[in-house]
Amino acid sequence: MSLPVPVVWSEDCLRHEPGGEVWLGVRDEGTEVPARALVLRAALTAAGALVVPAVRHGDEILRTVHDPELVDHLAGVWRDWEAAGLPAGYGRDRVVPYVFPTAGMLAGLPERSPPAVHGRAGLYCYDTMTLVGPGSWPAIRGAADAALTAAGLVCSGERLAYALCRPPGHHVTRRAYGGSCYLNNAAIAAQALRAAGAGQIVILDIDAHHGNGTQMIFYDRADVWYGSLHVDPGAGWFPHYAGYPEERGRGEGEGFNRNRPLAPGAGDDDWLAALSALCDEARALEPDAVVVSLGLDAAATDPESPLCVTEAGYRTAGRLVAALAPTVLVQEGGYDLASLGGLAVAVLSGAAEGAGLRASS
Ligand code: SP5
Ligand code: ZN
Repeated sequence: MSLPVPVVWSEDCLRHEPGGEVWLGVRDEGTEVPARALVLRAALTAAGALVVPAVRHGDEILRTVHDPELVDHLAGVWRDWEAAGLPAGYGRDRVVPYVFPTAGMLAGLPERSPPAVHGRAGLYCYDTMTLVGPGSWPAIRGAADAALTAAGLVCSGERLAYALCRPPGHHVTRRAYGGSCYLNNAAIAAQALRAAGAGQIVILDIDAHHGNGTQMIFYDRADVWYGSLHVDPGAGWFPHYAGYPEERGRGEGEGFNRNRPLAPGAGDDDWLAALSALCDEARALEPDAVVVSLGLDAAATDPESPLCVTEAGYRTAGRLVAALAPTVLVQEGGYDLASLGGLAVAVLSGAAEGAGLRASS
């Protein structure tokens, strides 16, 4: 039995070692660890999926989706941090900002780019949970290349492709990173599909958290519709400031954004009913391609969210989303190492079924 979905992967994705996350002022052991990718790859290979190496792409799509200044910042911030002597002289072994130029702080002053890297760090980052170390940039770049390669496969006729991206991406806005994410891999895949000629794109985000970054990247656009299923930020969950139902898009993008927050504790029935409604709305747009922000953290076993979805729920979700159109699945969150593999196999098996692909024997 073999899972008929190409798994696009870059070894560089293992080089990002966040070294923990600073949550409420204390550095905890991190949840977004390299072992996540190893567990996913092992389970998918054991299920018979073919691993396809990510191909290095140019910067054009990255610099369209993101402010080029964010891309340059991520590419250079560790070098600057080290050159400033922060690891050796101060024991600061990862980039963590401590001042954030919020709208309230600036109160109309122009936003500067401070010369000191420890000041500048807060200009492009909105939380303390998303650390940068020596191997972060090659991994971030590898994840973006995996997303671009998977989008390329779908453009050249594959019905389905899965990008095993790590670090994840859906919390990254045009100009700011956070939420364990650095570049927005799903937005990059969507933009690549557009550049290759797809007219209408649908992004379905089934990570347990709202993909505030993806939402805002496409908030003013009608060519990329964004729909998300997530734990209600109003009930106290990350990203706290976005993911509410009244966020419907703006200008030309008005009506092209849909949030379906769920109460903590929601299980398969509520989750799949909401997903089904999202899919109905997506289907009506007759999309040329679908991008799935595939978080596995809605699972009951996950330590980072209060949603209670089962493996069977994820299988059904895969079937629903992949039936819509040619589909690029992009890995987002999912933190329980013991159940991650089974969840990934379930959702991709469902997707293969939904896409009408047969498992080869
Ligand atoms: C891609 C993705 O799933 N990002 C999730 C980011 C949300 N993280 C918020 C974590 C809140 C604190 N978690 C407590 C564990 C402390 N180590
Ligand atoms: Zn998540």
